[in-house]
Amino acid sequence: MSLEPHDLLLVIDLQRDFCAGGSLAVPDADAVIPVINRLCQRFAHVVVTQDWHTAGHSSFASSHPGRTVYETMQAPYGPQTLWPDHCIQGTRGAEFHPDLRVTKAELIVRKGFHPAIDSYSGFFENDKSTPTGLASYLRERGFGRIFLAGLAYDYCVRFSAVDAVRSGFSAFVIEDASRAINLAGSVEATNAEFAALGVQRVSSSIFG
Ligand code: VGL
Ligand code: ZN
Repeated sequence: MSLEPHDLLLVIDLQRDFCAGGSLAVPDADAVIPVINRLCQRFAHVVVTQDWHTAGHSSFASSHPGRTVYETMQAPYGPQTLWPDHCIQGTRGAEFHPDLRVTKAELIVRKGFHPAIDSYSGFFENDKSTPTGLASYLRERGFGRIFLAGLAYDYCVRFSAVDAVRSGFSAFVIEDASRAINLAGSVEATNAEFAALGVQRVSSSIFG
């Protein structure tokens, strides 16, 4: 596939807490770093997201006495998985992985900073109505095709790809540049949703 001037690489949440040794480590996460570093050289435009929670965030199991991690609870906006504390603003775990070479990133989108709402997607928070501003930014800059990479395939990459399509972009998930958490069938659900909405799954090898 040849890249066009208005193609964009969107790198999702490549942060220490999601990588080896982190508080919410995604299996084999570190393997995507060399793949993403190569992709960053191929794409003319790169945007990254950064999970950026307040301390005591409502998505943390520790904020709900009696609840445990990976349990689902009912939030005002719908079901919410409860996570270990992760990516707290200003902490080491919230930093980008030190081997990630995203110097050329043109925008860093922070998300998950409203204490009462989680945000998997780089476009809309989990209430599906609070925008981050990313869709307007990409539209105003004239981007058309969004290629997604990063963590986690079945959470933040999934929600971002789905919202990209719903916002009028075409979305491609680069599978070998992403890794999944895989909770309760979340990978199968992700693949089914991608197929239903027209999110395409591709390999980084298509860029040559
Ligand atoms: C993520 C769970 C909680 C992700 C972020 O980046 O996929 N997952 N916060
Ligand atoms: Zn988070």
